Amino acid sequence: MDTIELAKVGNYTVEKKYNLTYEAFAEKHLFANYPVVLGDACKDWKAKEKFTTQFFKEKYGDREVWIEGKTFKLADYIDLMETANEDNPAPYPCKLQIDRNYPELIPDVSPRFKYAMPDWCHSKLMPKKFLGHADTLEIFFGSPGGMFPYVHYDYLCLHAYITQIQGYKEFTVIPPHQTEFVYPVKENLWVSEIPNIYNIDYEKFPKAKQLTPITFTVGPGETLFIPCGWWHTAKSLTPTISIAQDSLNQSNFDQFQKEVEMSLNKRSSFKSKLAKIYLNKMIRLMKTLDKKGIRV
Ligand SMILES: O=C(O)CCC(=O)C(=O)O
Ligand SMILES: [Fe+2]
Repeated sequence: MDTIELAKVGNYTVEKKYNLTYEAFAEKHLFANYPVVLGDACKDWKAKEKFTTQFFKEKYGDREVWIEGKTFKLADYIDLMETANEDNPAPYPCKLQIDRNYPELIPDVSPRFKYAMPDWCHSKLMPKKFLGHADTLEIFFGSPGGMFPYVHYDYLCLHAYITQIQGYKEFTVIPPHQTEFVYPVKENLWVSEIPNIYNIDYEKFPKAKQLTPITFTVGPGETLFIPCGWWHTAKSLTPTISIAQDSLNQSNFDQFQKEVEMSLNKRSSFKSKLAKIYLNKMIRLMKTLDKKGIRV
């Protein structure tokens, strides 16, 4: 295994690793809930060569995308993202939902890499209504300076895997235990109230002085694993194409269950209690099936 240090802040180090075994990933990252950049997770994806701006312009240029309240033709957005610069970035994020709207592209981002397995989001035993509007497989396009609009952790405490197909993106991650210092929005506890993490107004957000954001760059062919509950945001340094995937399994199930119950409880405490009963049974069954190597 080869390891390169990308960033060190206080006691936290983010490393880039190649040839990582699943066992080492599970121990040091998945179950330890610790981020890592996987240098070669997507090595077998066709998307690495196929997903160019040219490809999307030719094949999907007429499709409409909705960004920051405005509609663009994908071809026009791509022109914009390739000519925009840091001082005047193209709106962000420009996202395509692969699962829902571009299922023919799934083979290009397959096989799902071993580090993102098992994934219970798509299990037959997972009621769709628990996942709500969680999008678990997306393509992102961005221009230099294009900044994700808020610091957040992924909806329902899913783990995130973000793979750079083209260009360089700078990520900032913040450990889950610093939640108090990011000022979560009351109605959306996974979103931070701080509008710009790169330039914090400490008079308004004094506790943010205690944050230790960790910033590093992810390049083509590399995948950032952001474990559940880690706050994060991103900024493109060049024109970028990325693939974002989410996952759920034993390692984040407790946190997921809490989030589902909390979200249902807002509408009905009865539904939330039923969900608790169902998910308690589900985790027991999934653990048994996992041990036997059975995927449902
Ligand atoms: O690549 C990015 O802009 C970050 C995307 C992200 O964190 C998300 O969609 O949850
Ligand atoms: Fe995210």
